[in-house]
This record gives sequence, C-alpha cells and structure tokens, in this order.
Amino acid sequence: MKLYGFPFSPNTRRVLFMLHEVNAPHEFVPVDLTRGEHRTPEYLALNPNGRVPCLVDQDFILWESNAILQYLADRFPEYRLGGERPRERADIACWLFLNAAHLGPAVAHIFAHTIRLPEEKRIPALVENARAELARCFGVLEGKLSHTPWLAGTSFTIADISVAATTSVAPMLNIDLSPYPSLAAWDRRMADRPAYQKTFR
Ligand SMILES: N[C@@H](CCC(=O)N[C@@H](CS)C(=O)NCC(=O)O)C(=O)O
Repeated sequence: MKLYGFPFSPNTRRVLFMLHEVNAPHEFVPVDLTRGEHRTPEYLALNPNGRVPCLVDQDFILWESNAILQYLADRFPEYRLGGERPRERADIACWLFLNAAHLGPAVAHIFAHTIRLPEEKRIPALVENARAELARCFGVLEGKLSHTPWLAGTSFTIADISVAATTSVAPMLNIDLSPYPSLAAWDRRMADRPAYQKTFR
C-alpha cells in the first residue's frame, strides 16, 4: 500500500496512525502542500479533490481520511477496530462524521487564521467561531468519555484514532483540554500508544 500525504497534516497522520496500529506494510509518499504538489495533474489523477491523504492499495484508490480508516479496519479485521454489529459500526461512524464535519474543519480554520495565512488575510471572527464550535464538540466528547473509556464504548476503535489525530494539534493551536478532564485523560492514553508515538514523534 502507498499512502500519499503531507507529514504535518492531521488528516494524513490519522491514516498513518491506523497503518501503524494494524502493522500494515506501507510506503509513505510525501506530497508537499507548500509547493503545491497536491495540485499537479499526477496527484489530481489519484485524488481529484486535491487534498491529502490518498491511499493506493494495488488497483484501488481511496481518499478522505475517515473513509480510509473504515477501509483499513475492514481490510485488517483481526484488529477489530471497525466494530462488529450494526449499532457498533453506526456509533463509530457517528464519531467519524462529527470529526469530519465539525472538529476537523474548526481546527483547520484556527490553523489557517492564526498560523498559515499571511496576517492581512486572517479573519479573527472565523477563529472565534471555530473556537466556539470546538468548545461545543469537546463538551460532547467529554460527556461520552466521562462514562466510557473509548469513544465507541468499551473497545478502542477507529473512532478514537480519527479524533485523536485532530486533538493532537491542540497544543500547537493553544487549545486547552484541561476544562475537559475525561477528554484530556483519553488524549493522554492515546498518546501512550506505540502507534501514536510512531506517527506523531
Ligand atoms: N476531509 C478531508 C480533508 C483533507 C484535507 O483538507 N487535507 C488538507 C491537509 S490537512 C489538505 O490537503 N489541504 C490542501 C488544500 O486545502 O489545498 C480528509 O479527511 O481527508
């Protein structure tokens, strides 16, 4: 398998984390976003959406990091990271979609408008809205994690892998997890995993 990605991208790291969890042999192919390599015709032929990551498994090409997690969970079923029963799989999907639709974009806005964009292009109101969105989502995560050790209940799953890649950027963006003690404890448990350490070192 080949993973095309940018080493500092949380969306890329989400998939790398998963590849390490399931011990999948893989080759990492760097796509340098700062040099526009994600907009070359060669890369767009793989991912017409022009974003990283993108996984190539022989003749199968897949983009969107959370879809890739679901695929890898099914591809390596012995690790039981994708849920077994319909309700368990649906619960996992709920966290993946929350991350893709709310948490991930909020973090991306904060990064863009505090670090990535030149000062004259930064919009403080967007950062304020994104921080409010994150606070709301963190409240949801805290509510769940104060009752169960993992997002989808008693087992570690791709729901945890997906969300941990997003919360991993909290320190860089001055996002404080301490008002959410269960979330912060979960985040520390995630950081203790060998696969996490291989990915985020
Ligand atoms: N929903 C996508 C988001 C992918 C994404 O936005 N990746 C960023 C890097 S973290 C990217 O490729 N940005 C390049 C750009 O926006 O031009 C996923 O989960 O894979």
